Amino acid sequence: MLLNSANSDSVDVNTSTTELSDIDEEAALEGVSDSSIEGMVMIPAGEFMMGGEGPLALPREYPKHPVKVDGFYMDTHEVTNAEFRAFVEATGYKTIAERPIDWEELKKQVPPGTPKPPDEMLEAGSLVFNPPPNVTDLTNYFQWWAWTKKADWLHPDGPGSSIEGKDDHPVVHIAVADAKAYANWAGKRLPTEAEWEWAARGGLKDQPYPWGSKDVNQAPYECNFFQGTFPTSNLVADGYEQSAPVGSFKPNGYGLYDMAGNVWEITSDWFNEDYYKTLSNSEPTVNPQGAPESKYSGAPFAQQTVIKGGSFLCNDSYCASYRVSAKMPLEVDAAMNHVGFRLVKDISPQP
Ligand SMILES: [Ca+2]
Ligand SMILES: [Ca+2]
Repeated sequence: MLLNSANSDSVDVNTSTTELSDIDEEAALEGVSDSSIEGMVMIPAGEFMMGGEGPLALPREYPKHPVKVDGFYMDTHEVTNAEFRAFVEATGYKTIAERPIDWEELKKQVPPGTPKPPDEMLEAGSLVFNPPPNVTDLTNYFQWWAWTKKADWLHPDGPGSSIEGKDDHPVVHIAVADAKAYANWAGKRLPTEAEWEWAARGGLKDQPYPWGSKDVNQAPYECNFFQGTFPTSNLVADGYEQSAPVGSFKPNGYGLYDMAGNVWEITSDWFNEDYYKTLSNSEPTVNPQGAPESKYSGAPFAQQTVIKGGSFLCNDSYCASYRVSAKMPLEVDAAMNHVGFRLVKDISPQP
């Protein structure tokens, strides 16, 4: 079944020609104008076991559970700086990282009674990777994430940096609201985590990586990640210290690039460390939309979204999130210089 009748409201449909009967890929493609799925591939419907693959999987990735998803279109690559610029030029949109912080919103995300920070702490900014020379405790990520004023998608490393010459790199410092705003403009939507993970698997069964089971550390490299000792010594053996132009590494079986590494990708699901425990382990959950609310013991007051795929900062010694089942929480208002997104679009039924 290629058609998703539950979600027909977001697609521009050319209704004139296609017969509903005998639907196939070609017919489904006629359901949307050519330009609206430019740069996307069709991901087939299917059923799979979602969750923890391989010895590096974390408790949050369990239990594995059966999931069924309808087919959909997905961007072949992460949204690029050039694509995001077109959106900003068309709409005048300002990203979350470019706006001063709203204390009324922020205080909902921190323990009750937290005093208001001084005004200069509420100026626009974002989180930039900036490790000290030595790190002994890998559990405290505040050591290498620096709140940086005026860091945003146009200035990924903060003031003085730019995206000149990086039109084909993934846009970064994107918060959830930014990705949704772009999606509305583009007539697309964020993928659910299940859609994202199903697509990342690229047609393979029970494999830890989009390319199968080959060790990520074995050259030639399959993705842009962090070689060396995280976070202090990046050997850059894969050629990219930070983001790479999208599509610099081989695609997976569905023709999707950078589903492992390069930049993290925002999904539409709340991050809830107990969500998989609430799902059936025998009957497939159909098109799961994620938990009804966020739950993350590491930051109990913050609303957290699932991000997938890892980034240029992932390494086996730390999060190893280039695995298809890996997931991390991202605070909804947070932006970082290794988080971006890609979008999906429903395959619309014919009226
Ligand atoms: Ca790299
Ligand atoms: Ca990615």
